[in-house]
Amino acid sequence: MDRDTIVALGTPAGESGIAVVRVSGPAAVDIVERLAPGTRGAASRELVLRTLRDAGGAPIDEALVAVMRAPGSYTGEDLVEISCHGGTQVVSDLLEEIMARGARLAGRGEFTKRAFLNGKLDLAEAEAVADLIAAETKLQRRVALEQLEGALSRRVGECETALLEELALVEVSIDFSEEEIPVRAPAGTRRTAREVRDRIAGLLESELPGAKLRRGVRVTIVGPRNAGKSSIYNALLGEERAIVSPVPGTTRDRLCERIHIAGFTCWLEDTAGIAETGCEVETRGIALGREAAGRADLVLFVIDGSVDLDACAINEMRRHGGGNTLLVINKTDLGARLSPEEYMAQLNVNEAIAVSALTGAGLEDLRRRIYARTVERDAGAIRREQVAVNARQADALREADAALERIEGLAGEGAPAELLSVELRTAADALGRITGRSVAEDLIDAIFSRFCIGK
Ligand SMILES: Nc1nc2c(ncn2[C@@H]2O[C@H](COP(=O)(O)OP(=O)(O)OP(=O)(O)O)[C@@H](O)[C@H]2O)c(=O)[nH]1
Ligand SMILES: [Mg+2]
Repeated sequence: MDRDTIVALGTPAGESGIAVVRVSGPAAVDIVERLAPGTRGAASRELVLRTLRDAGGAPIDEALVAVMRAPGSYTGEDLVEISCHGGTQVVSDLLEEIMARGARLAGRGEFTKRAFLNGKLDLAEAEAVADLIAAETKLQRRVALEQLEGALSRRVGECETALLEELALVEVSIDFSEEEIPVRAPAGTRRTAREVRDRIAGLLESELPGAKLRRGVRVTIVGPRNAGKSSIYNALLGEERAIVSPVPGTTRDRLCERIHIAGFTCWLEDTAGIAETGCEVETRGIALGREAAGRADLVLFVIDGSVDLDACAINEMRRHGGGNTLLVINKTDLGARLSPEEYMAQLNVNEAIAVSALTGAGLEDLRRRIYARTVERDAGAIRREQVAVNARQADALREADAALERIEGLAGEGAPAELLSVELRTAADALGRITGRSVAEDLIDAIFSRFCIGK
């Protein structure tokens, strides 16, 4: 265990009403006492108002200081939080004075890493701290908070306990196989494996929804020039972000803005209109649009329903393929050349919607369909499972599941208890990597390196 005392600014850098500087480690209380005499005597968690002074005794700031003594602190070590005025010079002078007295600047996530190493929270809970800080919708916040409060750890822990209990029974069978005591029947081990696999399957159902919840979904608007793509983009954003004009080829660059759909982040992109043009800038814009569409979870292919489709539009639609495309027939206030069904047949897509960006007709329905095509199922899975496992956790779950699958096969063939015990241990250890019971140091470092400094 690292015995250094660490310091970091816990609030964002820059001007603010208050900034919080945290100091954690064995020398935290002594260091702050020298800066702000009289803090040592304060009760744990009591807030005291002190003048902070530099080595020469000159005042740096007045601040509220809270001492939280080990082990009753976030990190499990002596931890001091100084709420000073949020000026950049105040903070840098304060950090300098604290470091001059023996603390070093904390690395990313080092406070939470110490909390984990001191048993204040397990690894799944620590990862939820990072998710909670990154949360920008209520759903992201809620899921992160539930995991921070142990929703995932509890479920994984129950599986782990079931496997360790089974392991104990199997090992007794190995040790006492020559004697007249009842041994664990392989069928029992098989039943346990089956039950735990069912629970793991439930957790794994939240993997893709969890990934979407963390990274967001991408919806890209493409289509022929002048079809009203930017008008629809602005309408979905609720602001005039893209320039709209009757001049074909108005949008030349790729625009990207963030909206929220049912608690998921949605990256909405507007792109340059498709046309055969000799213009190098436009050609580059079209290529960027195609690239964006290639990465999108949903492509909105917008056409002007009031004019005939040209060959260029038809070719472009074929290029995208119908799979993740929603055809948006715009300008229906001017009348439409074909019915949605006729367009769907002609362009080989399986869903179309008629709208008018000008009057707003159909836009609510468009929003609903974007929701249905991107996150509805994921929102349902997260509601059902109440957790959202991340990629690391899902890998561990899959490894445990593979071992349990082997047990099901082995136990059916009446395999030796020794083999069952090896696989049970493999599965339990894989689950232990989620909570951090069995985890290598480099993995711990990798996880906490994704945190921000000061947490
Ligand atoms: N009547 C009518 N006009 C519309 C509608 N939507 C857009 N327009 C008009 O169509 C023209 C082109 O709109 P934009 O949104 O700039 O079209 P775009 O597809 O982004 O065009 P490019 O960026 O050039 O590819 C503008 O004059 C809009 O006012 C609509 O639903 N009905
Ligand atoms: Mg445009």
